[in-house]
Amino acid sequence: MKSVGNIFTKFTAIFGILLLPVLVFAQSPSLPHQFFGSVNYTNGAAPNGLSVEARIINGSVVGSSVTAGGNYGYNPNLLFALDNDGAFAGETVEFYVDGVKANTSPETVVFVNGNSSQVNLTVPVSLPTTPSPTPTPTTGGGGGGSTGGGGGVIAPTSPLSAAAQKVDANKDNKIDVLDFNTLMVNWGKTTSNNVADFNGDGKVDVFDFNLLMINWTL
Ligand SMILES: [Ca+2]
Ligand SMILES: [Ca+2]
Repeated sequence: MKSVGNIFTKFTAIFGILLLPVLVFAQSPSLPHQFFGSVNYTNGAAPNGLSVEARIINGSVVGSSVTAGGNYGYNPNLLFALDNDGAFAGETVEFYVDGVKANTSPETVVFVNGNSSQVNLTVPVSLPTTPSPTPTPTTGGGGGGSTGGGGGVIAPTSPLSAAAQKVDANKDNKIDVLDFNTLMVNWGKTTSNNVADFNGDGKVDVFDFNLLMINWTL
């Protein structure tokens, strides 16, 4: 009886090993691919509430989310591209923002079951600028300008305090989730002059996070 048991054990082991890959690859549905990242138009960050769709190259929508804070795919607006038929591995994924095909970074995005990828989106059009109060010249008739012409770069005045400017990683004069994202991307790095090393101590860590929080303006 013992030998029969051994044979059975071996048979099961060998058969199991042979069968395992078949089970894995034939599994249906397969794991989704999660995406997240920034959403920008040519003239600035996307406003909130725009639809973001992940489409497989044949055009079918496999996942969707909405923009929030210039991003998509972050909690609670997670974006999972689903692979219900287990057929998308290796396919190219395209992204559409409010129905317009976005350029992606990285340029080519391939569906990988079970992956989570940062894909930053740029919509190749400019948003209609909302009519804002036109900045009126503060001095009427201004004699002659502060610097003579000819290539003098006038430093733009920032509404931020000097301390806040240090944590404005993307220099858009707002301290918000985009700067936080930069901090996260660079977290733990010790490269010199890192954009997210707000306190300049050579490391991107919780002290930089604290500075960001102190100056948060959103
Ligand atoms: Ca900023
Ligand atoms: Ca630091």
